[in-house]
Amino acid sequence: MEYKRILTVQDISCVGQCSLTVALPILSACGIETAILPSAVLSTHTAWTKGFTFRDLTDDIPAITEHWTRENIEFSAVYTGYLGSARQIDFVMDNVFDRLADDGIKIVDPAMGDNGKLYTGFDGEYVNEMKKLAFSSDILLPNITEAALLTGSSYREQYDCAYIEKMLYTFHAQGVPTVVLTGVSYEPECSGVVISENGKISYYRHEKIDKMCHGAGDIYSSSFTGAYLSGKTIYDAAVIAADFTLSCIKNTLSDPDHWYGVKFEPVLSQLIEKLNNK
Ligand code: PXL
Repeated sequence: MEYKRILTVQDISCVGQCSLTVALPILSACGIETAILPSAVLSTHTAWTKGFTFRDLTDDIPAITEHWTRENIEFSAVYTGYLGSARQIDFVMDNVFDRLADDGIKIVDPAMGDNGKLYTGFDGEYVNEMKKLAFSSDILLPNITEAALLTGSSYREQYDCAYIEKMLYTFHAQGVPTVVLTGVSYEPECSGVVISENGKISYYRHEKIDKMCHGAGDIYSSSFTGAYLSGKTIYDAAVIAADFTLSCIKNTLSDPDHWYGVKFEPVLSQLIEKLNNK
């Protein structure tokens, strides 16, 4: 397999098992050289109780990418997650995407909300900027909250295929070729992932675990990206990521003190095994 170098742009939440502290080990385990561009540094993620610190690193981006340009450093893919500010999103589209190799892939997880709500600190301006980034992506990885925000749909807890397909078609109409939409549940005891490749829709149904797990979306997007860049098809990568995320959540359920993140490290070997199953 070709050895690929990816750049992932997301925050460093020092404690809390999300963003870069999840993406880096997962992508490395998938055998991909992983460069990072921290979007912000926080003492913990924003779902922690009050008092977390937050430093937006937007102003550091131009000098970093200028250095990479001088050194001719390029990436096979750029994978973005939680970004530091609305203003930063423009820098990602201009300076960071400029470092993609000719056939480089833009993978965007529009990490900005869950359960019908934006994460603390984000507002309508952030959503509007995120639309531009999301619509410029090759592969978009939203949950239903994010898909509703990006397509201007109302957020619903109960819905049918028509609700989901309307959002998918809106993304395609805006120029996104591939959408992998997570947390799509058509029946009470099951959830699933809808994959739309230019309107060719498939659904992977899996067990539903009724527990909100911080960082589970980051685990999904990172393992999807790692599996896809390791040579799996979009559908197979979506399935591998769903199975791995479920294993990680199950590994966390028995520990009520571990409310802030997902214990993914002890089951990382399962992801590696899945990738090796040709
Ligand atoms: O897991 C998403 C995420 C990433 N980064 C930060 C967050 C969150 C979710 O709350 O607060 C800083």
